[in-house]
Amino acid sequence: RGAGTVAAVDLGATSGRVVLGRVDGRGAGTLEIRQVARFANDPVRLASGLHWDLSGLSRRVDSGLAKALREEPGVTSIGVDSWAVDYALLAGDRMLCEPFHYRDERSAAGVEAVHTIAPFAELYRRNGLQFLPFNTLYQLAAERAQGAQGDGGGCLGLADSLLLVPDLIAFQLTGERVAERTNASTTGLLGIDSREWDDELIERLGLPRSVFPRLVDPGETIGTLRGEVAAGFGIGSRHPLEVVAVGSHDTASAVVAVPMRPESAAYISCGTWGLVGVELERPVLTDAARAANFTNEGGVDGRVRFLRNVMGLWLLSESVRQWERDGETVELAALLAAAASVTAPVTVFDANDPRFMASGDLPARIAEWCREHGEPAPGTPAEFARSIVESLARAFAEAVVDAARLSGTQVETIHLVGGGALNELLCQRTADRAGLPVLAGPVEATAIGNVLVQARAQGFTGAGLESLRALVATAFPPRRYEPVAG
Ligand code: LFR
Repeated sequence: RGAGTVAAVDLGATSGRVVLGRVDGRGAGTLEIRQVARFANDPVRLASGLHWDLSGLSRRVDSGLAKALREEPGVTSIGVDSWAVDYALLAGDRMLCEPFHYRDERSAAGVEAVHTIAPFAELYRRNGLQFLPFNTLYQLAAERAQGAQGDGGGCLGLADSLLLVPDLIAFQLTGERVAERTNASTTGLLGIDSREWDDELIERLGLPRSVFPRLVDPGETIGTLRGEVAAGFGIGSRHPLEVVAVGSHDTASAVVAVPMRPESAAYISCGTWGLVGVELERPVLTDAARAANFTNEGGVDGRVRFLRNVMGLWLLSESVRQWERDGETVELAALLAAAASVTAPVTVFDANDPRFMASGDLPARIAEWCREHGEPAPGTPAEFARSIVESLARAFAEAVVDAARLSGTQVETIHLVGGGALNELLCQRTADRAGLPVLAGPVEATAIGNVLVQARAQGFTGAGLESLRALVATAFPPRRYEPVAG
């Protein structure tokens, strides 16, 4: 064991950050993190659809890392995580198009195309994934269909490699092309048993097998910083800095930093999405799990993230964006305080209704849902916020019950990590609706999980996830919310 400092790049769908993490695994152990850069991640609408501004993001990552290395020249490695499923296509070293955003509507056509070739029940047996219309395989099928029509979606035909977002950043830093396994598990093209690319499925879908790079596991070294990148960071002559694979799917990193006992706990990783489930040793591929739309994503150390995607704080942030477009100024803390003091009952809607997935006027869509179901629609922003929080809390509680039932886990506590842990009303109402205590925090679970997997690879900590989680529990004692009846 030892001590040292690593840098974590954590890109969320709403914002990105570069964080320094200092880990001392000796004795009782300590863990400290410090954010050195934070930047917005604003999607861009182009003629071809909704995209990420990946070029802009990678510039911000570079300047964040340069700052981190100026402030802490002793950094021993860098790790990168981001949201899942989205990818860049490259010809040689060149990115062919700005990557599509998973909320772009094109994937609907891809779903049909894929299910004609491989029905969902077969896919579930092969890849273990819940149905999400934007999973990479559907996006690729849509891309392939567009390319065949020659309407600008033809990047796939020109590409010689496909890199998921964190792997793209790692490539820009090191020149190495890899696919980190936890994130690759969200493509739908990784075998649930083999944990290798599903060559047969790739071929049946008419996708070019050669674009998929070699798989690596969290903890493996991806490569060292390219000379010109190191020079740009002002560390030219120093010992070559390593880029280490972490759980590059942000949810995989977040789950590492949940200070839980997996045999008796559920987790909610609550940011833009609410990922609700349990950690297992083996996948659950039953008809019941498929019908309940539970996913078996790859976790760090070969664990399984058995969970359901629940619409998360997106419902709130996209509503706030709409009110701002309408000329209102909305301050989140004040809005939540006002929501907490709403006393009249509000409508609890189905947070997972697919109509809430695309960007746009969410308050209008919530009101439309209420009208269709003969329920009163909220009126003021405070009532909307209360209705959103109640609806999320109910969807979270239901997913916890389902995860426990489907996996046979005796859930005694719910850990809620990510930005949602700051939302006291959401934590309390989740506890109330689940009838279980909610342990909230850490807020920066994703960056912490990224830091810890690097620290372990550098030999600073013990080997098991348990020892990593013990460090989290000491450094970031969770806040406890007891359920209140009613
Ligand atoms: C959370 C997340 C979810 C994934 C969604 C889209 O940030 O990574 O796990 O389903 O974003 O990639």
